[in-house]
Amino acid sequence: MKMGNRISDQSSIFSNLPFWKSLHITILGLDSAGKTTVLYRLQFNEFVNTVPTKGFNAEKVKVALGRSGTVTFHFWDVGGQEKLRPLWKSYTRCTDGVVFVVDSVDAERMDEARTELHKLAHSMESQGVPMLIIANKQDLRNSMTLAEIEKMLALSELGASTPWHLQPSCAIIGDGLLEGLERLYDMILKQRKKLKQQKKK
Ligand code: G3D
Ligand code: MG
Repeated sequence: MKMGNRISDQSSIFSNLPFWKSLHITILGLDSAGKTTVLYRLQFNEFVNTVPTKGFNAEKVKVALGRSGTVTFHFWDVGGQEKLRPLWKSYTRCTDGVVFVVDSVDAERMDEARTELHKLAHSMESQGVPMLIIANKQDLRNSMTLAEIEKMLALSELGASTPWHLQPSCAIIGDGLLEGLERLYDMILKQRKKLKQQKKK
């Protein structure tokens, strides 16, 4: 997949757009899964050397999605180290969507990732926040397959109120990221429509 120059820097004109053109997304996952790489790959369209995130990174990125036109994403990349995870809740309280990044090679910590993912989904259940789960590092030879990851993360056990999509990716190159974002965007719009209809009843 080519990312080309479909992604460009933020522009202040876009800060007053209606919600469907301007979304808040929280990027979560265990430390070293590739969260910051995902964020900066989208932001700069180039590989940057990352350092473990101490506080958080926040970036506004304008992305041209195929069918949906240009959407401004406000990304919050919260650190994944254990001591930072209690902070996740405060970021997901008013997020439009979550990107949960998983290291496809790290079989040892897949259980831990599953636990955190389900905890997170549970805490957001009432809001029905859609989740894009990124199976990252698919470029590595010993990466687990999508089917294996889906099973290890017990995605089928996620409640009906949490729409999700599992997306393979290689964040250092950018493979899969736009496709994933597009799916997340679709899920967010669908969820909004559903909530609106429920309110009418
Ligand atoms: P985090 O923000 O989730 O903690 P980082 O993770 O983005 O800091 O990435 C952790 C390490 O994984 C980095 O390597 C980064 O280059 C690497 N990485 C991220 N995405 C990919 C990928 O798709 N493929 C491969 N092979 N590596 C990836 P270092 O060596 O700096 O720790
Ligand atoms: Mg980081």
